[in-house]
Amino acid sequence: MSQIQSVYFNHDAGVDDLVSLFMLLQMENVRLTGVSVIPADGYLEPGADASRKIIDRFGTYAPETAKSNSRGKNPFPPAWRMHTFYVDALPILNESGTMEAPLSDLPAHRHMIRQLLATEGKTTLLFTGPLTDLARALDEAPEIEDKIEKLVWMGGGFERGNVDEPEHDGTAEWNVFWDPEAAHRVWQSGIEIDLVALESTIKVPLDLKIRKRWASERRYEGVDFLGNCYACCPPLVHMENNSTYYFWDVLTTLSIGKPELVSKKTINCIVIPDGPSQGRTVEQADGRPVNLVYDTDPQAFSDYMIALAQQA
Ligand code: AGV
Ligand code: CA
Repeated sequence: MSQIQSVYFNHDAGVDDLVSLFMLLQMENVRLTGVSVIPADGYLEPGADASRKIIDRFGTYAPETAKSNSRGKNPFPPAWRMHTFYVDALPILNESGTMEAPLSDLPAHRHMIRQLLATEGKTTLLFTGPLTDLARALDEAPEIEDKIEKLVWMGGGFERGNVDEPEHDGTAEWNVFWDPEAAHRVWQSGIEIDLVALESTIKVPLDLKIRKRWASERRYEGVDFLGNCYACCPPLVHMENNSTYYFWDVLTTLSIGKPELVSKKTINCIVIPDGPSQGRTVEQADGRPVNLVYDTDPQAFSDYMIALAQQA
């Protein structure tokens, strides 16, 4: 059994963000020191509520949840953001009718600073949305850098992007595009970065095979929860950018609980902060090093995901 790692989780309230929180709470080798919600690919109030309800229902301990007051440059499509409301409304999260898990009155970036400084040793940061809160935290309290083990981030894309927006050339991934300057700021820091980019998740699409497996094992409450969460995401395979869902955030999250799930290599890259390619990540010899996830085993991935859900 590997050692217990302290993890601080900042997410943006999408389906796979909330499923990631559920997964983290089941990992025996992870201790969550805090959760924060940024209203990027989701909405803030239902995002914080759903997080607290997931902690109540599926956690054996209760980390604090904090709301972000950060705003991005390029808003996500409202149709995607609506997913937060669907998850928050699931009966399994509302059976008790209460919300017991603590809510912090600090904004997310300050909450993260406080938790990093208050936690013994170093903390792994897991970000499954934009990096705005981390960029702000680094500006306000540069001393936190010494308390960060590494940043594990779902963001970027080197072969293609997933943004279809006017005045943009389509080369960026959404988590970078929402706030390109924040990613650019974090790139200037000395923090070690594990990067799960669009290419990293190509082998783990949300396909019918895994949906069937969840359905066949729905006698497990946690597996049923996975199936219900992802029922928000319609399986329309011919509209790649608008609907094909990958396990972007979940792969990122599971790589913390089980590092051997992924293969990583060091590349040097930059983030383009403005203009028509804003948010694009580009491999470049004089860029900063990141550990890019370039491969995973889809079978081992789905087995681990289901094993965690079964034990919930
Ligand atoms: O770009 C991937 C990021 C991940 O953090 N998000 C979804 C994941 O939470 C944005 C996104 C890209 N395509 C999407 C997205 C889609 N079709 N629906 C919802 N969100
Ligand atoms: Ca996300």
